[in-house]
Amino acid sequence: MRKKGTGFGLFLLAFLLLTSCTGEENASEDSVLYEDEVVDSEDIVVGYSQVGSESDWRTANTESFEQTFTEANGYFLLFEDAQQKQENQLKAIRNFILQEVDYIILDPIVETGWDAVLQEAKDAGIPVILVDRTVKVEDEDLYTCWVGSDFTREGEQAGEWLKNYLEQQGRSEEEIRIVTLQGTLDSSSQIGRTQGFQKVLHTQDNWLMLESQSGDFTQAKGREVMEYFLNTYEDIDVVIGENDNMTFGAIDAIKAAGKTCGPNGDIIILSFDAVRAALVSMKNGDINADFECNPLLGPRVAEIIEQLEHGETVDKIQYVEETYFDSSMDLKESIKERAY
Ligand code: GZL
Ligand code: ZN
Repeated sequence: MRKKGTGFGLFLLAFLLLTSCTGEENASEDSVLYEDEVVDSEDIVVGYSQVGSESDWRTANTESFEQTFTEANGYFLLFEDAQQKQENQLKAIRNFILQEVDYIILDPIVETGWDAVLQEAKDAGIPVILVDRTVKVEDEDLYTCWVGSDFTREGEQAGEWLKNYLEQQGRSEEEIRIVTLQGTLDSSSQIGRTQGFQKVLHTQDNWLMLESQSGDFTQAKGREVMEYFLNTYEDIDVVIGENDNMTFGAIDAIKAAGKTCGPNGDIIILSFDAVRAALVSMKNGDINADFECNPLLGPRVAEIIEQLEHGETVDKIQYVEETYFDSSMDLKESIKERAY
């Protein structure tokens, strides 16, 4: 907390008076109460506004921050799960500003609608670090930096993989009928993956994108949308799932319809995230290829805060390393050592 602002300072004073008369033994003069937890006054207080808990990827991402921003590491983490609603993130950020946190970390569910609240954080002198998804704002100075994945690259990689795969299968002349389960519309991951894949789609005149619909990155919605696709289109050759949980839902729907998928099935399945459960599904023959999106961003953000604490400038845009997996690979090792 080390903020010497009035709001928090008063809070500190009130707390000390309170504890001195009640003689609470565990508060010393350099500790303060934060949401009824005693916080060491030297701790760096971080407010993290998380999208929600919609997917395996999201769970791993949350765990990465909870395991990094611990008291033992010199932090106090205020964590808010927005249940996939932007208004909850706006409320959380304003709450962090009121509490005079030292840093705000934001994973913005969608790219737009952040200018006002980020200006309030800037006016309060609180640096904002964007993680995973990003924002579209008038003034890029409204946030210190962004760290995450190159979603467009992920989408392009999926397109290139499919092109090579179809060539190997001798299907480069055949009409290829594709459907896409998109992520949360206007989220950077959805925009990037869709645009990246489209770059390759537009070079293949025998590929036909029948329809794209959002499954909001959840398994339930992914299944629903896939059922609609199966009822609407006689012959589907490829399903693009913009995250693994929607892909799991799509696979359930495909099997329920009496069809098969994966390298030995009727329908080719491409997915994103490459969480452990998806690699197991690939090993079981249901997924052809999966393009990794690394959720373990906690340590990267701690490094950035460390640099900022020492007055260093940090790169505005910081990509994380990622790879991909496909059914031709030996997945045993990857599944065993997978951190998420
Ligand atoms: C991607 C992240 C997406 C994941 C989904 O970085 O924003 O959100 O791909 C998650 O699993 O819901
Ligand atoms: Zn401490």
